[in-house]
Amino acid sequence: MKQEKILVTRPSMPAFDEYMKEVRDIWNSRWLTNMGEKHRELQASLRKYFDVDGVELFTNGHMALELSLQAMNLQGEVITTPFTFASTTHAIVRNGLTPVFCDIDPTDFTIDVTKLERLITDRTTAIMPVHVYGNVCNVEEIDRIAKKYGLKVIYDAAHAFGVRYKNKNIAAFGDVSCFSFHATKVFHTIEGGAACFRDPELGAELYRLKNFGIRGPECVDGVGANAKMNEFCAAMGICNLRHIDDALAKRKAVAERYRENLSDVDGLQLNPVQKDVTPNYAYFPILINENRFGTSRNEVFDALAQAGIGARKYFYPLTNTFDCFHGKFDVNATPTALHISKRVLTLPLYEELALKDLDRICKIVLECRR
Ligand code: T4K
Repeated sequence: MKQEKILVTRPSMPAFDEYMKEVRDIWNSRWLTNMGEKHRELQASLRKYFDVDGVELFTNGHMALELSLQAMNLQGEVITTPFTFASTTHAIVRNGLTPVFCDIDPTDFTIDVTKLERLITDRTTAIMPVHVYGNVCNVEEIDRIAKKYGLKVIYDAAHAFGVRYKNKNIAAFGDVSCFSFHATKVFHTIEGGAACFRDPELGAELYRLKNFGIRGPECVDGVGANAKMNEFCAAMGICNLRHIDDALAKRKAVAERYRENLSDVDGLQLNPVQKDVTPNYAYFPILINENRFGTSRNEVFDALAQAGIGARKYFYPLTNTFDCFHGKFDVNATPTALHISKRVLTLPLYEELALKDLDRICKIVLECRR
């Protein structure tokens, strides 16, 4: 019997009728975009969920990042990590800023705070750390360093929806925390994103920049973009937010089964269980140490692909090696990130992943052992 393909993720969907009920309102109102009722409702619900002073919604997580940097009117250098999706680095470069790459921690893959301070120069204006896979950065140390040098902190929290640290929502850290609500994320609005902030002036600037820089009917005093979330996307968010606790619980069960199957295997390193963190089980990355496992990451990737299983090399290649940067950055400045990017494989994880399929995935991985 032909097995169905299993991809790295599969979007969560509300019941069709539940979404249609929201769509019906949009149909009747003929208000489709430009901060309509659904937009306002989702914004208010998320402000509560994140427990932050301000939330601005965007077309996607990337525009939340890019416009947050623009709103802060930064110059010079921004310290970040290369073990991330293209978006993080591109948001910096597209603002005319220079990314300075800091290495990552070998256990949780977030910015290595022991290597951060030495990268600060008189041109440094901000730090953009990534809560990669939903793993929490060392927020206390980052805060200490940022305060000491007067730097802004913009968290790329694209993966971290629902994560809590010391019982506080992760959105509360930094000057801004930017989330992705892409279809592949724990919580999604089809495409979408949000920036969470405390400073109301920054919020006003974000609002203006996502709406072309328009301040009033006859005043355009900023060069903004068009990054408004439309009503259909906001409606999807309203539905998905109702079911977020259930979604997280289902993901937890899937992640726990992976742990049962793959813990204590020589040559496999799993994503860490972090102290004081309530995780969101966004991704299930494994690190494959070829010397001990006997097989390389690429061979395991191929074996899974042959069985119709779409694991992904999140995140390979490193952003500081991208062709578009023409060798501008020295990849040897981030040796741990380089090492990990060559060994990491992200296994399928989504709410409805059947445990029998998950067991089959693990069996294929374990059969690769030599
Ligand atoms: N910062 C970080 C750290 C990020 O990871 C991201 C995005 C961003 C910023 C920017 O946020 P957004 O602007 O995207 O909101 C995917 C996502 O498109 C991207 O949002 C995400 N990170 C990245 C890690 O993953 P791809 O190129 O891997 O997408 P794709 O099309 O290969 O989809 C992955 C899998 O999902 C496919 O195997 C099939 C499945 N899928 C995908 C879509 C779109 C579905 O089943 N249904 C779908 O509708 O980037």
